[in-house]
Amino acid sequence: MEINKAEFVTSLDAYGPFPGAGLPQIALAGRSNVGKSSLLNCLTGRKGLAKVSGTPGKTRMINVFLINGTFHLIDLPGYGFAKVSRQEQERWGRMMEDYFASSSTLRLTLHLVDIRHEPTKDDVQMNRFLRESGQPFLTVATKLDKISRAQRMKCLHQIYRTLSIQPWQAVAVSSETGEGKAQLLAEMEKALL
Ligand SMILES: Nc1nc2c(ncn2[C@@H]2O[C@H](COP(=O)(O)OP(=O)(O)OP(=O)(O)O)[C@@H](O)[C@H]2O)c(=O)[nH]1
Ligand SMILES: [Mg+2]
Repeated sequence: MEINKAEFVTSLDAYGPFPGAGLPQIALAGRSNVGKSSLLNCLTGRKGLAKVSGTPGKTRMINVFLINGTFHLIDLPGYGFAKVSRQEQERWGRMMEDYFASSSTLRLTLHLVDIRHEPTKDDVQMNRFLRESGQPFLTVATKLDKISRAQRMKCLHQIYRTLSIQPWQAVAVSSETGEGKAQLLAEMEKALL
């Protein structure tokens, strides 16, 4: 699959109806700062499409993008950002539960984790949430360019082990270099068939 058209549709502070809803969806979930917005820009080849920030917690809304006029990419707000209030955390939890309960056309969730670190408690919890909700998901190890080739297998194995996933349930990508992008797009295409 190639992405040749990407348009911002809307930002939602609670999941609900939006123009054009009903098409298949692929969602991006992961810790704040893990690289969700960067990946979206990399996949679509549009640098400024989703706001990237050095400050975690930038994306507090559910951002919807229309891709190739045929499916929606859903950039979900990040979790695990220590500096948010309990109230803000609860709001996040409700938003996610609502989203997964009501997005009947969701085909795949890309669960992003940072390749450099052992998945956090929050990552493990997100993984469990996806399993328990019965949603198809793919673990995407981000920031591949930040580790050496020699470290790759070790880092990936730590992710497989901590999340109890099989190697075929994960891909590694770099939004910086585009490495892994073709493999990820192929997985997305399969999910949309
Ligand atoms: N080197 C490198 N840096 C990356 C990569 N992906 C993201 N980053 C950097 O990581 C930081 C966070 O990226 P974002 O894409 O804004 O992360 P996010 O997951 O959307 O964060 P929130 O919106 O806060 O949830 C930015 O400084 C990016 O430039 C990558 O593949 N390689
Ligand atoms: Mg973001």
